[in-house]
Amino acid sequence: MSTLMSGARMLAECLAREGVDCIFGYPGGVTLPFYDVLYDHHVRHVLVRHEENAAFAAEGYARATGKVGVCCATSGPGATNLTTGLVDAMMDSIPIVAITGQVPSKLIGSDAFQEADTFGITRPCTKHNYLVKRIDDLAQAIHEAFYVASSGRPGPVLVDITKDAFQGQGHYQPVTSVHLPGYKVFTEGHTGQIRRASQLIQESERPMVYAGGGIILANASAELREFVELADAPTVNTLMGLGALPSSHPNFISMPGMHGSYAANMGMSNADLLIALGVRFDDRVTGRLAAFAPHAKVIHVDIDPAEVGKNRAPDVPIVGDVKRVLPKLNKLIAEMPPSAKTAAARREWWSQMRAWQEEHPYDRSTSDTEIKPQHLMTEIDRLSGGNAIIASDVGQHQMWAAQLCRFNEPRLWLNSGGLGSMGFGLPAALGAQFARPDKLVFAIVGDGGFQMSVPELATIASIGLPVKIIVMNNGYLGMVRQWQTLFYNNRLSSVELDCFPDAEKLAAAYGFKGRTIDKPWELAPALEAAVKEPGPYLLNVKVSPMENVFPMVPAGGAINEMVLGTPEPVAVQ
Ligand SMILES: Cc1ncc(C[n+]2csc(CCOP(=O)(O)OP(=O)(O)O)c2C)c(N)n1
Repeated sequence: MSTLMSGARMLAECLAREGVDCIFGYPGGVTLPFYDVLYDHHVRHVLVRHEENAAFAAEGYARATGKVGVCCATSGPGATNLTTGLVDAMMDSIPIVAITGQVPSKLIGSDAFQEADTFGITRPCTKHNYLVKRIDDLAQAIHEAFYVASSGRPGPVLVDITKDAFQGQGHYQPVTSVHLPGYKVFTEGHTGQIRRASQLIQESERPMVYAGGGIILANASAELREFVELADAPTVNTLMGLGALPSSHPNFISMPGMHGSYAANMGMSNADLLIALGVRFDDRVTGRLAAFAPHAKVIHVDIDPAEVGKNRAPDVPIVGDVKRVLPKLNKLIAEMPPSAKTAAARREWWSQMRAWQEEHPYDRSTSDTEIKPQHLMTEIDRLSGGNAIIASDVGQHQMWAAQLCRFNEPRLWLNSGGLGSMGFGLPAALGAQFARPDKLVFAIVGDGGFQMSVPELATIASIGLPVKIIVMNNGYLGMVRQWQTLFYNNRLSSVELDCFPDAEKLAAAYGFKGRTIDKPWELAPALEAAVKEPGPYLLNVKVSPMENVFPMVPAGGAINEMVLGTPEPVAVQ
């Protein structure tokens, strides 16, 4: 049975039917009819303070839950402000649906007030997008948007709706199933290739599992765990995949790549078989591609056919959902144990891996006089116990957090891996805490990125979200400063952040608690107090300014050519 209603109400009903409980957004002229419906609708709207943060918060919500996150903006500047978040979601394959308002259909193309070609602008930033000019197309577009965003390789979908479509009256016929000719998702994997993969795995003497964000997106952590135990393979989780295999698991080596561990990068470089699961051979992982894993055959499992063979031609390509493919592989390798010779070689491989781990562990050094960034992350990790949600911004703090914090479940580590968008961490933490009120949520941000997200302190305060905002304050755009120090002869150009607000006063201005610390002995008690606080907390931690993140693979280098530390500290002029 269909009911007559306005387009704006139809949108709200469609969202409710999709199970949406929250929209992160910002209103404006053309979305007024929708906001009028939201006035007394049970779908909750969270008023963020900048549209970019609506997209980041929707991503935080989606990354922490696996559900589709929803954001909303008005036409013109509202929609253009969303675009960084859309690209971010695109790069990290995060399922979000963005609703934007558009000028009335008869004004499109007339340079009307707040008109922008949102459809055109967002075409390359989305998995798919729609321009809805007729109310009769609205429900179909919304339900399709949710299906496309969450199926196959997830991603952002935008629906741009004209004001007249919002205002018109139409019949809502709930759409229960979606068929999109030309949009095919291959989930099962090719049986013959899966069999070939299982043989390669059981013949391999130096296997290495290279598991990424695809495992988390597919909710395939349990299947991965079974796989690495059956194959008894050392396993790295990429920056996007941290938590896919628990950090506490004995097979977990750590993160590979530019700031990955010595053992992870040496393992990848010496493996005879790389089992790549839900990864995209990102340049930050591979370093110089031609020199990447030179001795390894490659099995690549990915749901997106475009990723398989994009950067590295696999010996065994498997297009499918890791959640469906891994159980099939598990069954086959369980039936086919490796030979005694291979098993002996594997034991040697494991002792080599353990030796690399012991030779060069991550730096966790502390100082008696100043708070080292590594000390900060170690203390946050102690309080998290591998169970807190940690949303990070972009920069040195992100790399130290990724190295030094444990993640014993998927969906705990939220970061802008592909796009590397500063300003992501705080709004992502907001979205995650909204979705997971039961969880301890840290936002770890630099003093640069924090100042890009300050407006969201108001959102956090107004909802009373108990996010623990930890600013790793080194007085610099630290990661850029590190590159200038190491590769530009220490000519520090426009990287000094010489003005930072008083954290206590800033937090107080928004009605919650804050504090600045700079002594190592203050760190543990200050973090504990922040965690105990029932509401939000802003802790500004002044850390040693010139610390660099190591290991580091210089741009263009092979990943076994890591710089393990600065030979001599370089003095600032
Ligand atoms: C929006 C955006 N602008 C610029 C950059 C380039 N960038 C990468 S890291 C970085 C420095 C970040 O400084 P800060 O937030 O203080 O963190 P830190 O590196 O000191 O931990 C910059 C400018 C970026 N990633 N995103």
